[in-house]
Amino acid sequence: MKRVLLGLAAIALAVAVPLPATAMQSHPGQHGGKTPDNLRELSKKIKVYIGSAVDVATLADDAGYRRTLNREFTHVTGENAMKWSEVEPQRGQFTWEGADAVVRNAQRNDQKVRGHTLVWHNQLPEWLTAGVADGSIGAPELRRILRDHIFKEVGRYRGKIRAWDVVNEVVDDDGKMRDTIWLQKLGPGYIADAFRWAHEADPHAKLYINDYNLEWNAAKIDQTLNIVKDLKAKRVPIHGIGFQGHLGIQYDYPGDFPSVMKRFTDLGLEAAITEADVRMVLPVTPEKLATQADYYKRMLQTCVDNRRCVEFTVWGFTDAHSWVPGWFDGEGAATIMDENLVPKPAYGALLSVRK
Ligand code: 9MR
Repeated sequence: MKRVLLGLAAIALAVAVPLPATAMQSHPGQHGGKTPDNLRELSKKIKVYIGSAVDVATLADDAGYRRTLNREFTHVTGENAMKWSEVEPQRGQFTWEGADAVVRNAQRNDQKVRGHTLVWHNQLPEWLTAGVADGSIGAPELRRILRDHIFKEVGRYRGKIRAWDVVNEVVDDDGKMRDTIWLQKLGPGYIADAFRWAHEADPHAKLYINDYNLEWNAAKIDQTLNIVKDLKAKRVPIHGIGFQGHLGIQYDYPGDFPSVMKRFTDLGLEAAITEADVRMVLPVTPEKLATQADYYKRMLQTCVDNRRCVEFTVWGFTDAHSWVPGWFDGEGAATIMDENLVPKPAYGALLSVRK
């Protein structure tokens, strides 16, 4: 009797005094257990790596950033540190310091690493693009240069990188093979070559094809599926599909994303969401933050619900370090914490995701 009365009182209280969202989420028993204290705990619970892009300069200089990164995340990606222009700015002169720092910090903090990225059309060193443009680097030499690059970089981190973005953004928004120096000079076979070389250099790394707008762009999805099928038919070692996950709340949420992911994982690939962020037109309002939280949550839930999706990585975890304001006029606030590392609603929404 007493228990019944107490129960009724508790219900009455719950109706009369709505608890703050955080208190409700930590109520034991809801969603089958206590809400995790942080993303690292969540990662263990849902068995999906939760990663972030890392800015190496900030990693070195900012203790708060470093502490948060290492407390919250079980996976990291160098935001720029492993790109070709960063690791070989002058031909034959290698600058691995940034990439090494990301890997070293990850190893010390029990984080896996995504290598990003081996073959892309952006952030190529000037010596390479200029040499191709003026004809001093011809096709056979370009192919050798690409091969060497892949062997050097993948070889250097052999055994230390869980997954490599071998090719990045190789399909354009119309679903055609992107018109890059690689396609122009080497033909479409450069993709298979890149995967084979990367596999030879590190046979245990998972090798990915990675792209943006792949959550919803039908032409891009179809073409990317064709590439994967073709590679698999040729027994090329490709293991994963990376959905970058750059969304904006001014666009509808891509509701087909779960079925799109399934079309790829049905081919036997593992999947990852590799660069998630959700931008908004400024100024920030509570309504916009709530929508952003919902988008983040749905992305992570899509990964959790697909048993082949193993990693959810955000493209930076604080609005103090995000590519968005520099690229989209009047937009920003795309990450899960504000400039002072205070969690936004999106952070709490991620913590509430369950298997
Ligand atoms: O976040 C990266 C930014 O700091 C660089 O200036 C930019 C240069 O191209 O690349 C950004 O990262 C991109 C990633 O490497 C590939 N997918 C799109 C990302 C956002 O542009």
